[in-house]
Amino acid sequence: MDASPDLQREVDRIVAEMEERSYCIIPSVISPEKADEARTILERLLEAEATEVSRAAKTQRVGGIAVKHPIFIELMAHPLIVAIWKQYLDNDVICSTWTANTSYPGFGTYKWHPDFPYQWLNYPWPESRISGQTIWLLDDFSEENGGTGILPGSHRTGHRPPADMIDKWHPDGEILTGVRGSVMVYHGATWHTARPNNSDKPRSALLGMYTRPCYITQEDMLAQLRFIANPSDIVRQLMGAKRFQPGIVSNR
Ligand SMILES: O=C(O)CCC(=O)C(=O)O
Ligand SMILES: [Fe+2]
Repeated sequence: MDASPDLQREVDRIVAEMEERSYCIIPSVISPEKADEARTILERLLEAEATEVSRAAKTQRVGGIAVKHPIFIELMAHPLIVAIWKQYLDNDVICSTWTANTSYPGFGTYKWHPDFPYQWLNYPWPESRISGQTIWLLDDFSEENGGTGILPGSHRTGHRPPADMIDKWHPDGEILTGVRGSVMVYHGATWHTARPNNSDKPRSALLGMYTRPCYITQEDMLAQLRFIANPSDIVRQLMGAKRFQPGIVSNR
């Protein structure tokens, strides 16, 4: 990694905490004003894309955000976040999925789960690092509005959460709280759960999964790259332009 000594020290600290506790909260990666700017842009997309289903579910996902506004490309390729995943995964890291998730007042929960691609992996899960998730807080997260629930150390279990725990709160669970503009990073195998929004306002986050380029991505990022004018080198890398593309071995 080509980083200044200060950035390198910060990245080492974050990676060590993630390795030990599954996750790390990094306060105020961007200012509240910048988070407000991103949330205001997201609010326009939420309004334009809302459906009967999203209204009834009280949760709404906005996909393809990289092509919907440049601010989302900027955050996907934020230097600190890229440095963390380069260190944690490898320099050839790519982005697997980059979406927004909003829970509205009255939203319930999701069950405890690991993120993609762990639900597809045979047991025991490989110990090598496959993926890492990034949650950008676009609102202040609290226990009341449904800060994400996380089970520290769960990335070391090597398996999915057992069926008898997935819809109950775990006594060792911790709740992601923080001011907007903060970011939580976690090992992709970490057990976590979306929590009820008992406040009277929506709660929005951006979710960016990063992975090694030898794994299939959750979304087709390369298809989205085609719609981005003048992408930087790191944006091209993150969106898969440099990854190995399978071909046919010629018989020569
Ligand atoms: O929004 C959250 O709190 C978590 C969402 C989540 O876990 C997911 O979308 O996989
Ligand atoms: Fe998740």
